[in-house]
Amino acid sequence: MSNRRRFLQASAFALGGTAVARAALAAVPEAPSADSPRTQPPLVPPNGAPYNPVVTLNGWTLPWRMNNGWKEFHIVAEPVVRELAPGMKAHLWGYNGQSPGPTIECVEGDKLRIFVTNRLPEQTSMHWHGVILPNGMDGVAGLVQPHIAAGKTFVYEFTMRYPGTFMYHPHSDEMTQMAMGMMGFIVVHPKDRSFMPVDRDFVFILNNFDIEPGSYTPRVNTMLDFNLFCFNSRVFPGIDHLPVRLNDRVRIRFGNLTMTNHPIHIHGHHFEVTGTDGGWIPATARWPETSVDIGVGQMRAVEFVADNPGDWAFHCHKSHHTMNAMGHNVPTMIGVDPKAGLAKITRLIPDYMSMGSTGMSEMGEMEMPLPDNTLPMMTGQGPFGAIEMGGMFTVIKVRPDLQPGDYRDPGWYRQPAATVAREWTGPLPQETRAAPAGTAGVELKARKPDGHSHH
Ligand SMILES: [Cu+2]
Repeated sequence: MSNRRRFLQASAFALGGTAVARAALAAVPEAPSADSPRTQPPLVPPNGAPYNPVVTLNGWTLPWRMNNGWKEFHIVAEPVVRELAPGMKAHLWGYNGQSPGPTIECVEGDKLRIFVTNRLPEQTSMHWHGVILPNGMDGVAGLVQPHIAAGKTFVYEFTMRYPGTFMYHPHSDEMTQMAMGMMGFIVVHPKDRSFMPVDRDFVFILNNFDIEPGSYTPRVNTMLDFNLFCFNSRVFPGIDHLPVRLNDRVRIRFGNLTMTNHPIHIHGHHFEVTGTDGGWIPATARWPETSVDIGVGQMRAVEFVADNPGDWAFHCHKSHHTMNAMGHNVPTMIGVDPKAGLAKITRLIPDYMSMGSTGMSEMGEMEMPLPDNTLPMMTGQGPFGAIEMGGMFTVIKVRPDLQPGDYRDPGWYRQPAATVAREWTGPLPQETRAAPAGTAGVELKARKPDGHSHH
């Protein structure tokens, strides 16, 4: 079945009609599933209190059914295949066909009944990160509830007391289950629709994997040395772009379930941090930023007015997080003349050709032989050449001619004439500095350990 049809069917399930009438007879609602890693259109709420839905980057929102005043969702924990970017698929664990699982959207005051079915080969549980709820609904297996054994279904019931930005993830064999991709987003919309309204509201989770190039399954005992840094289990150039209309007020919410912090940086705009997983920040307590460092387990909502047309990079500022899987034992060859002693170098360092002698940019252009099922470290083509990125990188596309609610990719920005950096072809001032050629040699010599070093 096509992704589109499956999604429409899932939506119809929430919309009403015979499918719902049948499902309503069942004690447990159907569990819709998605098989596409592409961003799905926002799910306009078919019932319950109205709200302005979010858009999950490379994801979707889980449909629900109403049952005597309860909003009922059905989440299925199961093995999934996730395309990280075209050319690489990962064998992960996730929810309802994807990793991350679908976004749960509801409204402040909603009564939620969430069925969690475990189709994994091991026990699990579900924790509702940041949600204020009764102790026995908190999902910490062993502490406040028994584990959900393989094949079993548990039900969680609680009222969403506060609006905000939250997550769900297992609290059972966490290191394995999170390393395998088990997580999802929760958005609780305010009951009062005039509270902090925005025109576009994007959400995604920062997650990471350690997948050896050429293999499919993440290592689950990795502590820090992950090699794929993702927005919602996608890496550049697989991460969809964020199309926004000129002068839209835009909110982007993200949660960090990697094992390190990420300074998320925007180009062309200033944003304010307006929310955390603890709630909304009063306007008087905000300050302008262009980067927000988001710690492990934290969530942030940032907001800005998209008043600057163009294609604006939006990325983690750790440069090794905007790269795809790479080996770490590759030497730096910058400044080394590749013709001098090439044979010697290749003998000592078989990986030599995987690192450029003038920088790494040539890798973005080179046709490198890669193992099956892996991605170039630096890749992606823009209108002016190779973008030389990977990992946590995408583009916010600000356009005057987008319609409200239109999330289709508008293509690359066409800068107005004479507003693009260009090569200078006029005269240059006379070079006054000493020629670097000789100095470099001296420096190299001076650094060479000779047993008579000065301190
Ligand atoms: Cu990062």
